[in-house]
Amino acid sequence: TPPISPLSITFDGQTGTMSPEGPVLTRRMSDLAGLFADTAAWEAAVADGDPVVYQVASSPVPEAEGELPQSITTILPGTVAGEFHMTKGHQHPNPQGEIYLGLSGTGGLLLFDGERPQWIDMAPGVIGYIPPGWAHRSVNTGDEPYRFLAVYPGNAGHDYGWVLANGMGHRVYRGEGATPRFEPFTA
Ligand code: M6P
Ligand code: ZN
Repeated sequence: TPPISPLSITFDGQTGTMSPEGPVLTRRMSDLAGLFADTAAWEAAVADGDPVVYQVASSPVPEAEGELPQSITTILPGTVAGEFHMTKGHQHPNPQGEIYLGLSGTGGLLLFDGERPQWIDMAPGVIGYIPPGWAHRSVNTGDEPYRFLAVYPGNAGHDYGWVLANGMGHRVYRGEGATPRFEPFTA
């Protein structure tokens, strides 16, 4: 991939769109196989319209070494038997850091290094830092879409198998009031 020219990107934190825009990825319930604890409830949701769980709008900056691609992820509100809507989560096969900036709604960043689960509350204006070696998943803990901007090294990669093999340390459920409830979980 040839290097991209300097560019200005306009984004709307209330709608999750970027201009100019690159690829947009849509993940439906069926794309999250094996991730929610209640398999029967997950199957029922897939059968009942297979709803969109999240979308990722990317800028045109390519995922190539030396580049810093950006994307805005919008996680729609909801649960599967009380377990909050979330991203698949991944580890960077090329261990490098990443930053998330909260744009709208409320959510959290679940991190796991294989031993220690960590949680960062995310809201507009909060930067969550993901150090190298920490798998990461985003969770919508509110009742409106949760949106965040991600900036990551273009050669970091996405290892989804790591999360299936190791879990994320915790599961995140709707709790009393605004506080999520965490349950320990390792695969
Ligand atoms: C953020 C970034 C992306 C990632 C996306 C969705 O936008 O971390 O690299 O792809 O979230 O997360 P996942 O890949 O785990 O589905
Ligand atoms: Zn990442």
